Amino acid sequence: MKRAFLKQTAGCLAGILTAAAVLAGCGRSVRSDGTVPSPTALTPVQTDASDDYRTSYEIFVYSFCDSDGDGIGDLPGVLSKLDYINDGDPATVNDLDCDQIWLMPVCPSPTYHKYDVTDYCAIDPVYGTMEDFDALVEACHARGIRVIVDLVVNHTSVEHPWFQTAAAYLRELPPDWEASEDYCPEFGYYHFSREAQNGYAPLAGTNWYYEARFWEGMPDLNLDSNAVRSELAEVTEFWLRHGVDGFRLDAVTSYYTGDRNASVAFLSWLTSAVKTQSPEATLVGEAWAAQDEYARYYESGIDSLFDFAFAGQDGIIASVVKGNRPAADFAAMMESEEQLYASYNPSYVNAPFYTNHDMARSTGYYAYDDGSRTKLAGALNLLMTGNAFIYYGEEIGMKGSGKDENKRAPMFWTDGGAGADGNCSGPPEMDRFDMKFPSLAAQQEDPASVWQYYRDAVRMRRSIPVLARGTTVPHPELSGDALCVFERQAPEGAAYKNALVVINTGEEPQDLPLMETYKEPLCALVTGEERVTVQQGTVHLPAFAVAVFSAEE
Ligand SMILES: [Ca+2]
Ligand SMILES: [Ca+2]
Ligand SMILES: [Ca+2]
Repeated sequence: MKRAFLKQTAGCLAGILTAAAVLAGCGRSVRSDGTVPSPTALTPVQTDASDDYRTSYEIFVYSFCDSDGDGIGDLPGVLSKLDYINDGDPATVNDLDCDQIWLMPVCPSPTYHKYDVTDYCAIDPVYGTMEDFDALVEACHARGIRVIVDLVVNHTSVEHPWFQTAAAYLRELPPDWEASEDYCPEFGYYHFSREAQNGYAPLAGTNWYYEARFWEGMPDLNLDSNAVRSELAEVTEFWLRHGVDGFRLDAVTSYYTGDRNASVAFLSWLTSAVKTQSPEATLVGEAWAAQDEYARYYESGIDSLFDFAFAGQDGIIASVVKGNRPAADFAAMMESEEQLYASYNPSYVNAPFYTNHDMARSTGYYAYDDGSRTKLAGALNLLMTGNAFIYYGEEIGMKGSGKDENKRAPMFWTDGGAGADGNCSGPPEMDRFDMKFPSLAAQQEDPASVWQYYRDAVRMRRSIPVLARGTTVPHPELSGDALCVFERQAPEGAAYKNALVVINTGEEPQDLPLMETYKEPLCALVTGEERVTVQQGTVHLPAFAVAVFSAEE
């Protein structure tokens, strides 16, 4: 591992004064005026179907695209926007180019968010039909987009027939009789108790209580029950049969509240059950906890866990971009977590994300920002290893904070309100507020928009394979409060090269000596008009700029 860099004083750069000469002499991708091009000219590497190193897009179907004019997003709406997510043609650049989507719950549910399921093997009629789902999966696969669906197995809806059957049984049970699964199997699907307990809700019309950790409308399943486990195995088999490529697992720390070992053991069972059904299926778990805690869930053998430490308004990405932490921390924290996760599961694939449907949207993190910080933070997420997730609407800097409904506002396709170009009405309880940045349609016409930047950042990630697949080697000696320098080193035997990433997180331009090992600039991302340049052995980084260099053979 070569960690020492040499200033450009030797080799083929010796004595060369201009970048034009560099270009001519060494075949590098700088332009004749020394500017490093945007990633637009790069070509995304088409990933094998089994490749877990993805750029994923989280879709709240309810608020994404309405195809039938009822104001609620639906599956045909998602299908109609696939050309936007990824048109399947690497040559075109008017799409976001994501290669995986995560559909938030699509099963029948009494709530708008659908995290309380009443039937695990059907589509909520407001979203469409099973045929619509099949058509969507088929169209995704034809474009190289994998599909994962939300699997909410900690709890059901209180309206699920399992719970309704158990509740009816208990209501009819004479008060002095023992309740038994022998008479009502569904009684054993949940945790019922005659005692009031922490996390339990009273069952109306009885002296019974049931475990419901989130709210009384979501009774927790008894995950010890073999009957429940066999129901859940049928559920995963059902969706795999319908072509899904994996599952996003909701609320895994709540499987057994307060008992991590039991939750990890159940996660291990679920992972094995799914892998037995489909060895290539991928699982990503939501273990919303401190990093040391969620890291332990990799002991289950699960592929991926959402990387909460970097997300949200107090996460590492936002802290670095706000200047509350040194830029160098970004690389140092990636290196340390890669080692931590690998210590529990050597084949883990990180699942970095920046925001999700439970978090305030990121544009609101930065007061008085002209968009530069919104852009750079998006790039930091996409510079992390593994399977990086973008929450729909972040790529156009949508706003939304406060109550949950505001975080799930309609995708802002175009001006004109609900109904225009698939714009949805949004959750009924959502506040009405104006967006900070223009609609997607307007941003696609503006070369300086947040959207164009995100599109370029995705293209960078997808065109330079080591960025998602390598390991991070920080260079603290070159980094500082507003400068972050790290290598991404390819695994042994990989067919792609190492890369060097330099990031300016501050408002002041920075100059850095060009490194002997990484002389070939691949691309740069800038948030304003000034470009990254390479001249006379120096890399010039404008405010908030990112540049990536390739290792020479
Ligand atoms: Ca609709
Ligand atoms: Ca394309
Ligand atoms: Ca539970």
